[in-house]
Amino acid sequence: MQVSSPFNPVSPQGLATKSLLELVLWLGAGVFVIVAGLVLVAAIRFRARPGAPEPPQVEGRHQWEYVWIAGAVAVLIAIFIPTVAMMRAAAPPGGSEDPGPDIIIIGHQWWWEIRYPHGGILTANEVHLPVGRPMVTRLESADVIHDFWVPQVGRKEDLTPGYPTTVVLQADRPGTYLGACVEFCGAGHAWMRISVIAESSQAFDAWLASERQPPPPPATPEAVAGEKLYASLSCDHCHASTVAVGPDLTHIAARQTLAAGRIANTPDTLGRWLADPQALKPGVLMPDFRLTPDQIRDLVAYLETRR
Ligand code: HEC
Ligand SMILES: [Cu+2]
Repeated sequence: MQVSSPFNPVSPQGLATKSLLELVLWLGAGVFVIVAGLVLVAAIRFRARPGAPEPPQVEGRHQWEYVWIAGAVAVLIAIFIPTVAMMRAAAPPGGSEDPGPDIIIIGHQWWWEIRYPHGGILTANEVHLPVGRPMVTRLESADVIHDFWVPQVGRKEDLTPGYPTTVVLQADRPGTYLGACVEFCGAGHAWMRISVIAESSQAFDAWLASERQPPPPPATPEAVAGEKLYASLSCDHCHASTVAVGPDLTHIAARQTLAAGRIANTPDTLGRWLADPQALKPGVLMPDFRLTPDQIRDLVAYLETRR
């Protein structure tokens, strides 16, 4: 796993963000050195000495005011021009024939719904990208303001209810890039992680194809019992694609993590999640069903068939 930092970008959009960030940091450092240096010089050179008379009281110097203003304006211009260039580099390509977004990411308290509208695919918390291909991505919110940021992949962007925005997601190197919601959105905010999985074109197409397939029917007695239990406990009141109060579970076993990056996805952790979701993610909007160990075993067996 690579360090998730904007200084280690894997896309042209990320590179543009990094250049701008470095410029602003260097300019800020320069301003700091000048201001702190002048304060230090003044404090030492004009310090009160024993017996010295009160120095002349100067109230402002107009010539120097002009220099300050010109300096501040120059710094702002030096930031403004590359900012506009960076925004253009990170913006989706305009065009009259808009095929719609490749990906739609919808923030929920506290997980990410992910849709691939052209392929009719619905998943959660893990965005798959084909290496090197810019993917136009629409960001929406289902409830409160969230903020999407995967630092190596590109700029951060708010998800504001009622105001969808569009960004381009791209990764030129295969790998898994970590991100998170970076706008406080309630109790579960710290565990609202997201990852971008960049893979070869073939691997991406294979993933799309397997997500499009319905999972195989449960075969073992436990898995069959689990399927019945899943229906009788009305899990799909929240998890069905039409409701999306919780993540779609059609291919849950194919995902690497549970509960928006809270924990690796294994049969064991899946059982722990079902036994007590609150223990793993305090505040989570999934109730504790007070399931017996047998019920948990059956539900896990059933959910593990869904890949
Ligand atoms: C009241 C709504 C609700 C009901 C009912 C519900 N869940 Fe959930 N479930 C959620 C929410 C919300 C999450 C997402 C939690 C998060 O990451 O913040 C979730 C997450 C999960 C996850 C982890 C999915 C992932 O991709 O991270 C599993 C597995 C799960 N639920 C299984 C079940 C099962 C099995 C049932 C039925 C026994 C059930 N849920 C009933 C709301 C619900
Ligand atoms: Cu948040």
